[in-house]
Amino acid sequence: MGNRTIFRFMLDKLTGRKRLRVAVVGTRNSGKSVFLASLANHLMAHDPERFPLLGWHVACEGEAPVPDVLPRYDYLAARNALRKGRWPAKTKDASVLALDLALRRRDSSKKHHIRLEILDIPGERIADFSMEGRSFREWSSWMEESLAGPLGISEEYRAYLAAVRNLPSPDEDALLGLYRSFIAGEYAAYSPLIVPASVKLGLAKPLEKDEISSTFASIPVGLDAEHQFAPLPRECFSTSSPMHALAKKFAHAYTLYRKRMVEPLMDWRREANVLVCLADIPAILRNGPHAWDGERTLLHAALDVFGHARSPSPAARLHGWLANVLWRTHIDAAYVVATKADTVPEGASREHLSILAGKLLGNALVNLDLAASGTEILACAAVCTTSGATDGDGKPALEGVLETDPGNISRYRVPEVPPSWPASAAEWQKKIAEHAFDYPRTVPAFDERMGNAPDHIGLHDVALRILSAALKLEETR
Ligand SMILES: Nc1nc2c(ncn2[C@@H]2O[C@H](COP(=O)(O)OP(=O)(O)OP(=O)(O)O)[C@@H](O)[C@H]2O)c(=O)[nH]1
Ligand SMILES: [Mg+2]
Repeated sequence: MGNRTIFRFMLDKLTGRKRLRVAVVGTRNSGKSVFLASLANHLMAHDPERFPLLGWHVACEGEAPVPDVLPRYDYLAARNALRKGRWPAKTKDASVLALDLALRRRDSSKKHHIRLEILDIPGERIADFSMEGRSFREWSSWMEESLAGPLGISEEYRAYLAAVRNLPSPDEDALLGLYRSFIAGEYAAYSPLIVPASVKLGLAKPLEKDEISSTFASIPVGLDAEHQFAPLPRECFSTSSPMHALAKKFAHAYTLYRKRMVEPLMDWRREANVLVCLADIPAILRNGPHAWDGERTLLHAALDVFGHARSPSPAARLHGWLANVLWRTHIDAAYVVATKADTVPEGASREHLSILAGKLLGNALVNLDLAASGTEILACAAVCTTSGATDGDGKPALEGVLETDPGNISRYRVPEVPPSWPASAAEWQKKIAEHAFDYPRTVPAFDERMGNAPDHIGLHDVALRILSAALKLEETR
């Protein structure tokens, strides 16, 4: 336990300020940074009319210093982008937003001082969570078990393992080449399950179909070209296997990667109180069964890692235990939030978003080892870009600025969100071909008046749940 941790503990005790750590997780493009930007904006300029919090009023006392090794979330850049009618840039590195807030009820002068810290990560990093607490050998087994998807789409991974077994000799380059081809296939099928995440984060831009294989063919699978690894079939770990020496080499590269890329996030996670797991349901519907399977596997792994204090080393476990004793920190609550509710029709479709999110992740929530309050599944749009309208035939439609037609307000119809996921991969592909899940991307329109926060759908409900975790802590002090 470092001096900084002790100092923070003393300072929190002296000021009576409670610290509330919120980990926002979700795969790439699920809406984490927009969620953070809009939430921060609403808390910094709280308008109880537009952001009702059951009679609570929030005053922001300023941005707080960001603890630990993670950099500060660039709130201004994100908010300025939204103000100019653009989405914030894609996240490349993990960062933390820290705000000092004073909460009071409308009818009371008693203030509750809270330091709210929210973690934003590049969604690709979720795939790396599978390494937490696992040796290279255990992680290889995890890959094998996790890729046996319920929709039977693990053929590609099985083919990869078979190709490794068929290698005539333990040839490192050939083996890494096989794994790169597997990754390229996953990328082409929109699966978010690409480990190590650095492979995807290193891409300057999304790839066109015809550039995927050639681009992945030269990307290091690991920290750098000298330290690469690929998951191996179980028998390669036996001392009698000809692959044993290579397995040892990969294990070393894997451990280095985990220490550098995964553990800083895990250190932060050890003291998190609330987990918010975002899922972009319209995108999963649009992208099909591979995306569903990858999303489900990764978010289950993320919920598992954040929900249980599983730690890689006894020292880290001791640190987590001490933090729990000192601050009584633990995951108090976990929420699954279906994002981008503004891109689907008003009414039943928006309810279906949370039903689908529940079907995707509900049982992972139930399995969480939560210390206190509960779990819930909600739908929201952190930034609402559309409004309800009717088309020429009097049918329900949406109105908003489409990414494909910037500068103009379009009125367009969007398909309803079904109340359940397609029953089979074949049925799903058929629906995709019929454009049954085309939910066009929109751009934000923002009121230029200073201090104004974006329109939203249901973001205040999520905020209320997050903040009530802090108020509960306050009451039990
Ligand atoms: N209509 C609408 N679109 C949204 C909303 N939130 C996010 N989006 C869209 O989703 C894209 C990705 O949002 P981000 O918040 O950057 O996603 P992220 O989860 O931070 O993604 P990574 O940084 O890649 O992990 C945006 O560029 C928008 O196109 C929303 O509330 N409404
Ligand atoms: Mg982001």
